[in-house]
Amino acid sequence: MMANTNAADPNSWQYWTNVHANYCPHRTPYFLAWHRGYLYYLEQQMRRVSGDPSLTLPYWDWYTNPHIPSEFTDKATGNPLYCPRVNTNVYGALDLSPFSSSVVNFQRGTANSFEEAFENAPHNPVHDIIGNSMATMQSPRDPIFYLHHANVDRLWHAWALPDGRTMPAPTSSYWAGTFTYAPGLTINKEQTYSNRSRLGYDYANTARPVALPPQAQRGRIIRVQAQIPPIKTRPPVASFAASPARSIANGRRSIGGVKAVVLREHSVSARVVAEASSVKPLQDMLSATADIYDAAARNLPNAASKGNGKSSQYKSIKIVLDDISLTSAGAAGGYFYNIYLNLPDGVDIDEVRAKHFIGTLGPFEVAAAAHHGMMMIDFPATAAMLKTGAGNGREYAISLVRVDGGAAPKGDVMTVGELRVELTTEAPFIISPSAPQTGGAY
Ligand SMILES: [Cu+2]
Repeated sequence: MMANTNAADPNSWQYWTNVHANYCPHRTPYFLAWHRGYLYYLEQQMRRVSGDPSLTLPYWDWYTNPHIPSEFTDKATGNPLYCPRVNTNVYGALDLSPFSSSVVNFQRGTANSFEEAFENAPHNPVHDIIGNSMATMQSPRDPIFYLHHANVDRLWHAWALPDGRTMPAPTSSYWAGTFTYAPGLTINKEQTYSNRSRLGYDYANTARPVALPPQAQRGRIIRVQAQIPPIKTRPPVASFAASPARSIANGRRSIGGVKAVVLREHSVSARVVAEASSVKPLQDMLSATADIYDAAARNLPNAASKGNGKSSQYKSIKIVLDDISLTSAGAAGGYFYNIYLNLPDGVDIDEVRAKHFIGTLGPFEVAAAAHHGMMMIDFPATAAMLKTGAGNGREYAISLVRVDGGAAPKGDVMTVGELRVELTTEAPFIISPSAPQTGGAY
């Protein structure tokens, strides 16, 4: 397939790379389901091309072995599985938090969403740390992409067992419609509800991960995030110039921000002072949202009726990174940042992650956002505001904590034109998560 250079031919490797570059959803609903159908069709194509109807895509279980399998790193001439990478070891990307007991909902947009948490980490950082093609939307050029995503698919299956957990039932309107991979190549969304009952394949190991590999532990029983050594200090606040509070668009107001944030190999915090007039609308929004969040976080029915009698001009708060540009070293990857809101000082960040974590930022996240038409990434922050109580004050510390692979660039990697805090009229949580499935159809 790699020898075939006609990208219009489904028998070529580039054809399937273009499928990803043209159609993949990231940071939007159906991230997991779209990629499941993608793997399914690639495997079918490989069976046709090879003439082997039992050919099976393997998975790479980075929780067990964070080193890329040696078949993919062997530089022997003509090895089609080899390509240059910044790192071949991803222990810095590993994170067990999507499997914590609080992650009870499936859908993106619900409180404690598995899909959202798992895409953020470890999925994105694996792309970032490996780097090169893997840090771009052309990531399937690197054959390790498919083994990474087969593992992502396996871990979704493991999370959802035994009954689909809180995924929308197959009859839900959530599964109406189709995914497109290429002109004439589509799948009914409902087919991607379960690999086992819909697509007829299964995994040898369907256990949820419970521990990180030894390289990522270093003397601790279970590290939540594989940073070595534990970071116990909030990164220093840099003196970025303030950007003015203002209306950004209809229903979006920046209540404060900073300009020209240059990211390098060091972790950094930005101090944002919100405009005084934001205090009341922010308080109104948080008080109208608190019990909706509590109900949604526990996947309770009738969450929509919560928040009765409270109204607010805005519905959610976001941390927005706008006008992002990568340097060439930054675009190649080998690193990423964990973003946190109001980290306390002097504690192990891993211990307080669940409360303060906002999302991950690296070249892959930037490439995915740029691909969807903007150099802007917005991170939902309503849940973190509620959990940390940050909304009680007007000063926010937004920390970008750098995590490096064994090889990582020094110096400037990324510039963020503006980092700001926005009140928006967009709903923060899906108010009525679809009813959990209860049958054995999964
Ligand atoms: Cu991916």
